[in-house]
Amino acid sequence: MQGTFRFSFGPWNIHEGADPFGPEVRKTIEFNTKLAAYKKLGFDGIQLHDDDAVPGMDNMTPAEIIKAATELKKVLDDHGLTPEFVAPRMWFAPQTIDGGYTNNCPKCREYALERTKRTIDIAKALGTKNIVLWLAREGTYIREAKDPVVATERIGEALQMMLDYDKDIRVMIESKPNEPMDHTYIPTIGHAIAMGLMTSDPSRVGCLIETAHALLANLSPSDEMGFAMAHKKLWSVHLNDQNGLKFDQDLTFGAVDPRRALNQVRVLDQHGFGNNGEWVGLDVKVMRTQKEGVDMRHLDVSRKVFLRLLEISRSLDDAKIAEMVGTRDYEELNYYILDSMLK
Ligand code: XLS
Ligand code: MG
Repeated sequence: MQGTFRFSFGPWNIHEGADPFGPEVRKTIEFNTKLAAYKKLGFDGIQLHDDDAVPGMDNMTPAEIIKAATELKKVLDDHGLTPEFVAPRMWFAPQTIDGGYTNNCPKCREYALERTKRTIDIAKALGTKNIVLWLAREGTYIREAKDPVVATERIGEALQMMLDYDKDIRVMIESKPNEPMDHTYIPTIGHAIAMGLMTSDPSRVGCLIETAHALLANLSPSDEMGFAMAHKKLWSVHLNDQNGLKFDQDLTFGAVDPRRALNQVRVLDQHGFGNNGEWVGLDVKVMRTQKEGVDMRHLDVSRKVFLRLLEISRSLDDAKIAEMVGTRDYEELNYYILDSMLK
């Protein structure tokens, strides 16, 4: 069963180029200008943080937030864009310095839960049932700071709260082992899937796999995808690339290791990813060195690389591969794959 591929990205994927060592190097591109670029780049889906959708939401009432999100829905419709998911940005506010759901301060945890309810309100107003949880600060810099049992239970309770708050939503956990924290509590996709078991409805808890996050855990992204697909839990992906174990680079898809990228495309395609409406998200960041005016190329290139790799994957002769697997001639298979990629 082949996959069906539609592409999405988030407004954060086009940015001003600031890094921890230097300021912004490009002018801000207005949100509406970004929206207008999606279709031209070949993308039909938009991913949003709650405050991408409703800026300033922490100073607004729930009714005001819903009104603003309803207005945004019309704008997205005008651009022909489908909102793929909404994610609470739980790593910016002063209340989330030490995490959201796992914060040691009860008032801060309360903030995290309330903020998450608003995220769900926004998703409902925009017409998507998908909530992504990238658990950025749910972890520690030193192990003694939090009790890992209590922290895990608190994440489970937050998930339960979300499922109870709105019976239609489903939650996709985006695991990542580190950064900004030294260690996070949901480092891999196995952990993410296990979290669903702490709720009364595991069928509404799935995952989003990001290439770079799997690599930061020193795992194979395509195997992580396979594991999640075998559990029927791969509901979205964030494809990008990563050059070894360092900070999360969000490089152009396939830029470091095209074969590793091929294997991600291949597992998605061979197991019908997208046939139930899943999107291919490209969570790629503009290089700081990129000049104004050409700072969306990484999205265009990532999508094109995906489609080129899809062509290569589909051109492979399955019978030939089965034969080489049958005779256990993996070196010949190695050459067959490399030769197909180098043509
Ligand atoms: C981080 C993520 C993040 C989520 C949504 O890698 O891309 O932005 O997808 O919170
Ligand atoms: Mg991501």
